[in-house]
Amino acid sequence: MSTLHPVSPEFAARARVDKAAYERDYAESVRDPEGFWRRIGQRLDWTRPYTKVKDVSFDVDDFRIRWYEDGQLNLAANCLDRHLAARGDKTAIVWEGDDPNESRRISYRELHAEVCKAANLLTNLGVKKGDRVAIYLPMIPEAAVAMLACARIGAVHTVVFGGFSPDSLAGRIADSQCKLVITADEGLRGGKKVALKINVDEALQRPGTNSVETVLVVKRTGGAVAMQAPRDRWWSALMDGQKAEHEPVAVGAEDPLFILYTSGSTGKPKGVLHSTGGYLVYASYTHECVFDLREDDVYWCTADVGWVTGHSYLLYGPLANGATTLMFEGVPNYPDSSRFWQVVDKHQVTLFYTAPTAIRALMREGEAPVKKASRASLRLLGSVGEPINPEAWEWYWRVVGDGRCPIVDTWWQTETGGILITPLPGAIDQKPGSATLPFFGVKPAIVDAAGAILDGATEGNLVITDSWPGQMRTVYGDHQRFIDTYFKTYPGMYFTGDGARRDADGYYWITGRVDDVINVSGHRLGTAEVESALVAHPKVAEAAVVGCPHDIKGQGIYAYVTLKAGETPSEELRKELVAWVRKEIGPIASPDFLQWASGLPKTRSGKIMRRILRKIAENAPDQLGDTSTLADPGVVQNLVDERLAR
Ligand code: 6R9
Repeated sequence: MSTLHPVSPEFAARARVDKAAYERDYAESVRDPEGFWRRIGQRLDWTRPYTKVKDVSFDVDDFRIRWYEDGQLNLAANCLDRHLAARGDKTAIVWEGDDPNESRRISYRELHAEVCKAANLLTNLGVKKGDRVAIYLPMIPEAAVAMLACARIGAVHTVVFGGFSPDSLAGRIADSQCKLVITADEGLRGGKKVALKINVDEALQRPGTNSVETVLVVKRTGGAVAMQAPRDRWWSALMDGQKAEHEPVAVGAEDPLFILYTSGSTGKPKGVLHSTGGYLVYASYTHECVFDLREDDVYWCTADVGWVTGHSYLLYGPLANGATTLMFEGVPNYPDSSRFWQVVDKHQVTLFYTAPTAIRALMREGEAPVKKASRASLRLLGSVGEPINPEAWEWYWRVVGDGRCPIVDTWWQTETGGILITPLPGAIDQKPGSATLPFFGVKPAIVDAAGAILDGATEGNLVITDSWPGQMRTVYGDHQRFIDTYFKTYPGMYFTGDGARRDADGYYWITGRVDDVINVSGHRLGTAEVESALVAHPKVAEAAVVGCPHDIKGQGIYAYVTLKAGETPSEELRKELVAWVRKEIGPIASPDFLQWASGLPKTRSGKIMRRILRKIAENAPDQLGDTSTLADPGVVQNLVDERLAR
């Protein structure tokens, strides 16, 4: 058992939430969710106040999730306009470029003006409330402006991570039938250029994407790109002519705010849809409590806007709270592995939120790059995206935080919109590797395979038994898939897809996904997605993909590939297949290991037994378990014998 890190007395003395407040408010929040969230909802400006707070049923035959249903508001007005009087000159966004000599500060007043211009621009291009807009941008201020401008006019954005391939982008555009795409000529990360506009051009040649009428192109690098008239337009040329005033469109609390595609255990990525009111209440409230936010904080979340963390905790939560949020275009090891800490010093960052994979990668470089920077401004550290191993936790605490900064290990998902299980820094003692206790209003439980709720110290599948305002509302275009995926496995409960252990203190320890989703460097991938990319190659007959332990990435991608008759395995083909998957999905999906398989272990009904493949990939052939149900047990021995020496 690892060391307990108690709440520091100095931190507790001035914390927003202390132990007594956590216990009292948590008890209230689950006893009377209606009353609790009625009160918390007041933190936003509503153009029409809500009278109803919660209307939820997880019963699959009578299903609904509605929060603040009759309220109306505008998200951008809550993130910008309402701060102008008191915080107009306060920095909203500190932008740090890929190049360490490039940075900018954008005040609330400036950001407001840009967002108004962009809202007018989108309106002039015919984008209306409810229309979908794809955003495929690098980490530049225009990404924030574009997202907020969509919210301002009630359009629904779907941000696609700049590392996704043309095919992945096309799939998302086609699924949500976007009218407009906002992109850049090229992105810049770690000194390397990313061909964003070329990818958009390719994506828009794919079937199903002709809903797109306009492509707005932000000039980032000035690299040559082909502009196709009348479809492609330069962002800056059009922005120049727009008025810097715009009346925000009032939207219903339950109206959609964004769609974000995320991997599940089956099929194509799902369009997770979040609505406006409950989402913003939840993102802003969790952001304030979990990070113990103060007016003078400089807050830095290293996530890309292409992921949910970039939505809730880079942009919307912080801006709704009037905070200063730092947006970083680059990568942790460019120009060298001291970059994060140089940026912390340069901008006097006080709150820092990153992923375990980054911590592990930096840990490998030793303490010197960290110690080169002072980091004296830091007062709190956060972790998100995957379980943090206690060694990485201790290093983060001791080396990065100099033993002085509490660590909030925040567990949540794209689907949950905001943090559900986390320490509150002034209230909850930390245990390295544990996300600790539920946030206000969150009711986690652990169930066994049959769905029975287990009490006390135990281990099983993590479910949430009641709703919270930030919960996703549907899978875009497929409400039944939403209900089937999350509420059928354990009727009446939201199933997270994660396994968890609860210790004798009631602390939760997330043990990882229990479905066919793998978490590579904090990015979710469905094994089915990688498999279907592999079998799309003309030489591949069959493929099975599993996760395997990986020192830096947390999980790596291990692929077993059976070639078509007549094809011979070779090192060249192996490389070709890895490059193929990279091209089909994006660099994050490149298999780390690819093993040739003359056959795959299947049940007599033809189902691939992944449990066995996982054990082989883990190099634990003595733990294969029962193989008696296999159609051909001989297959397994071959795979063990031929396992890649690593
Ligand atoms: C926010 C985000 C969600 C999955 C989730 C879980 C894993 C996230 C974690 C964590 C352990 C944490 N996860 N945070 N596991 N401890 N603090 O990452 O969303 O990309 O949808 O991934 O990530 O497995 O189910 P998303």
